[in-house]
Amino acid sequence: MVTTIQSSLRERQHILIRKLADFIEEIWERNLNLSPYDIPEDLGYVEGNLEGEKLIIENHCYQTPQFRKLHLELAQVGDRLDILHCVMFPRPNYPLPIFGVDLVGSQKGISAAIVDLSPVTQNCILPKAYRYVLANLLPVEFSQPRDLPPWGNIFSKFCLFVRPINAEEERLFLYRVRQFLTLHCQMAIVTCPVTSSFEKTELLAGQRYYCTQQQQNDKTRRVLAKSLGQTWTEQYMNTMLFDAP
Ligand code: 18B
Repeated sequence: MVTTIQSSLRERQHILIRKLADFIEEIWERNLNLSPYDIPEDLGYVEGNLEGEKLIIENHCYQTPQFRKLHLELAQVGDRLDILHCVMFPRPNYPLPIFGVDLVGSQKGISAAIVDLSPVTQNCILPKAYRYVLANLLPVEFSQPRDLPPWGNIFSKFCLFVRPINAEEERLFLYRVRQFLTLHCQMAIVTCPVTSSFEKTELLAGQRYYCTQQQQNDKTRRVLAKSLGQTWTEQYMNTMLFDAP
């Protein structure tokens, strides 16, 4: 029953969101050793319509030896807003950045498309192997780059944040996400865990800071709170979207 509802949400969403969701799962399945992840009770599929407009959320989560949580979330607000949210949280003993992507779109088009591999070490730079590959990707040009908000100091210099204006730019964005995600999965499976408690503490602090900053996104908060209330939203942002270990 729930499966039927879940697959129909994706089918009703903006084509870019549907394509992105499909290939994120495909790349995860192809490259990583996925196990089930226990989604907190009642949060797999959520519906709310406090102020009249219905919000539907579906969550897909996995874990792997390298990642404590792979989170893909699809959401729809009435028939006006489609959202894809995806974050890959490494286990705190793996010196890996955090992959994150957010797509916000409507019938008028995608207003926000952002993807990054965000560093979590104290020096705020990505591991050398990542920097090498990312710096050598063919440059992509978008006609409407967007400015990051102040809390966006967590993102790397390779972060891409744009409003794609046509199908070609949407395709380019997808292509970039595919490159980031493939690189990340390939790096993850050859990365060794750290052993010193000093390094683990640093990685943990980095993940906590990432979550603290993301929790300041009032645009996300507003959309959720309108349909599901403020208390529920705070709890959801702290436990499901950006839970620090
Ligand atoms: N986000 N986004 O994930 N957010 O979750 N998102 C918006 O056109 C939701 C992440 C990011 O300009 C907007 O302005 C909801 C991750 C940035 O101040 C809306 C959910 C990243 C901005 C939403 C969700 C991330 C942004 C406004 C839960 C990055 C710009 C759209 C399903 C890796 C913020 C617009 C600004 C914007 C909503 C980034 C409506 C509800 C993982 C930087």
